[in-house]
Amino acid sequence: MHGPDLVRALQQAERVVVLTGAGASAESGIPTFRDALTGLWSRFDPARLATEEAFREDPELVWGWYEWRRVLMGRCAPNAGHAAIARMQQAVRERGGALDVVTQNVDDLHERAGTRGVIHLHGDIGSSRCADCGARRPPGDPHGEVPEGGRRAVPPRCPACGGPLRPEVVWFGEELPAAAWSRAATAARAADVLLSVGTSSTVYPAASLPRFALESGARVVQVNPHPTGLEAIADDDLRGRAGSVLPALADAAFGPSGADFQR
Ligand code: BJW
Ligand code: ZN
Repeated sequence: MHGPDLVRALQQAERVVVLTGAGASAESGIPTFRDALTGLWSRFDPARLATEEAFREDPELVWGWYEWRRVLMGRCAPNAGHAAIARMQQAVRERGGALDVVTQNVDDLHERAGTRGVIHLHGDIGSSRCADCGARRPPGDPHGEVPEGGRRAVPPRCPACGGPLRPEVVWFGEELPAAAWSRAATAARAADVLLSVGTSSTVYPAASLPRFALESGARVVQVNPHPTGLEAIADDDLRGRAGSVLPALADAAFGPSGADFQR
């Protein structure tokens, strides 16, 4: 599945970056954006719900979709892929290196698997802010009613100005959080090895990160059951699910562990 030279590269790398997308959480039960969708929301194009225009046009549809996803994500648990990434980070750190996880996902499954310092490029579905004045809703503050099974939901009103609350995520046409982007770009340019896991590599600027790493001489590895186009320039194309490929890679590079599900 992966050659001994990749295992050696991981063992010797001082700086590793793992870039993750929706496919990394798929085996936890969270639907991806661009794979075939099932269920109540299948008649909507998720990418079309992820815009400010969609929210302004139909706030109840968009807020309901995000509340449904927020509740779903809270009920899901990290999978063996998340656990393997956390284990690799610990192993790399123990020998004095660094492994940065840069995620496009708005869930917290990397954190719940034990990964430290996760860089969130597209925000956090658990937080919200006022769409009009930007006031942040304190984390942990209860949200409105949960749309059971995915229904429209009226967004709560901002206590300061009365505007509608929106999720603290990055929609199309919006800037990424500057500090997160800057950390991610710096880490990619300094990487010896970059793993691109479960992303279609279609959304920018996140999709530029493997190229930054390649330009700096890093080894770039794709982990995905399907081709995305990145395999044309990547050094390794590991075709398979994150939950199978990553534990095998972590075992081969850092020794087996039976503890992946026990975190
Ligand atoms: C598995 C698996 C398993 C399945 N194991 N793998 C033209 C060129 C370049 C850029 C642009 C352009 N036109 C417009 C832009 C800019 C735009 C963009 O990139 N558009 C492209 C679509 C072309 N980007 C932006 O607007 C960004 N901002 C920006 O550029 O600011 C500057 C600017 C400002 C003003 C004007 C213009 C520019 C912001 C992008 C924000 C993206 N937001 C979303 C929603 C986040 C909130 C939420 O979660 O709802 O982020 S959209 C959605 O896509 C989400 C994801 O993070 C993101 C990426 O998707 P991802 O993770 O790759 O998922 P999928 O579903 O696409 O792929 C899943 C993969 O997993 C597949 O490959 C499967 O095979 C695989 N898989 N099972 C491993 N078990
Ligand atoms: Zn407000």
